[in-house]
Amino acid sequence: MERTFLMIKPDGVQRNLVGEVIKRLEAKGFTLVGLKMMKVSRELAEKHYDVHKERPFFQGLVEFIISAPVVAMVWEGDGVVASARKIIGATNPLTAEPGTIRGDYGVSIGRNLIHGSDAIETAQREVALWFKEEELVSWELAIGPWLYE
Ligand code: IDP
Ligand code: MG
Repeated sequence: MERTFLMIKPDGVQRNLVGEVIKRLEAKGFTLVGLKMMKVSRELAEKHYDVHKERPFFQGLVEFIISAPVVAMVWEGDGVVASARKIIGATNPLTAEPGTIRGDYGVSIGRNLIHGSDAIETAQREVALWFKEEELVSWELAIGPWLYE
């Protein structure tokens, strides 16, 4: 089953939006298989955002991610990588559609509340970077037949 890595960033945690984010993914029908609150180390933040290391916002982004706790999660389901990106919305909250997390709750690109893996290969890399295998829980939703044909 497909998995993706989502992280509620420090702004999402400080704004008490943890429950709101989890609610939206649960209601959609995805399955939570990994969850932890943590203060991120500089090393992990730099590895996670490695693709952006030449960008002007990289240092500020790393400082922000390590500034306060985040909630790291792994979600599972058919098509979850692309679907979670849609639920999250565009990178800039001002252009993100209403109905998306960023579109509903954000106003600034540097405070866009949540990270989501952008492709299946990225998701595999990020899940492995943030979670040990034994931290992930494989379980079956009892309502599975009511979600999947
Ligand atoms: P994504 O989070 O929608 O995948 P990316 O382009 O991968 O967006 O950028 C990673 C993160 O870097 C964004 O979520 C945002 O927090 C931050 N970021 C991206 N572009 C800018 C910018 O122009 N200024 C400040 N921060 C930015
Ligand atoms: Mg990205």
